[in-house]
Amino acid sequence: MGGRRVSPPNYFLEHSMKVLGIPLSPYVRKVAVVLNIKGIDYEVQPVLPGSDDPDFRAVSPLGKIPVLIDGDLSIPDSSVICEYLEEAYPEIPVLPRGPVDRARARFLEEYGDTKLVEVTAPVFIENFVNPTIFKTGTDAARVEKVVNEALPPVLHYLEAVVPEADYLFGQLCTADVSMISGTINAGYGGFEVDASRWPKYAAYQQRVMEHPAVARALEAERLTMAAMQP
Ligand SMILES: N[C@@H](CCC(=O)N[C@@H](CS)C(=O)NCC(=O)O)C(=O)O
Repeated sequence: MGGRRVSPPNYFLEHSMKVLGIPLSPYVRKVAVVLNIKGIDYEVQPVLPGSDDPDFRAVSPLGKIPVLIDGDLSIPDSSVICEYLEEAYPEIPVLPRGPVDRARARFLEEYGDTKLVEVTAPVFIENFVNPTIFKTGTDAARVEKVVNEALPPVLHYLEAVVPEADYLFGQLCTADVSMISGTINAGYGGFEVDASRWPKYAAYQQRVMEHPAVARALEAERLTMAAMQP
């Protein structure tokens, strides 16, 4: 079997907390922000989405990033990771109190992680990933269709649910990160939320991005992007 290691995956060799993935992923971002809020030390260990590295596959059965390594424990999936961190390190919470707000927060997190990422991904992929990472062309027609047709109904919904001031539930929660992550990635592809059509959401996005825990994660992304430039 060639050079396949029989020793345990090297991810476990050091006992500090690790996030496997790349900082530009919306899901890695969510985990990084939660770790930042909770004041937990970690390092992001670069693994590309879909990597077939056997050590990575051993801890990520779906081949997706992120995976959290905490001592000899490995946890895939950003939502599962954030729930684990909330339960294991509850001192600074990232979920609101009470079952009603918690249910609402979990749905908004899910909406951001699925619907918002789905409609914004083509802008990020065509305008950023393809030219910067794969050095291929951009399908401008695909981007235009997404921006004109798929994105506006999602932004209308977000405009209706985000608050005028503050965050969704007072203190910054996991859901706040998910509510803006797709548009951050689309922003890397040149998209800007039209503040004349969606003023509440544009202001909310800015506010969340300026929170120190989010700003720290975005700075790591800026450094990652700078390293990708020729
Ligand atoms: N539900 C997962 C989604 C993770 C996900 O889709 N990650 C992408 C990168 S942003 C990935 O690894 N894709 C690789 C693949 O689907 O093969 C989570 O929240 O962690």
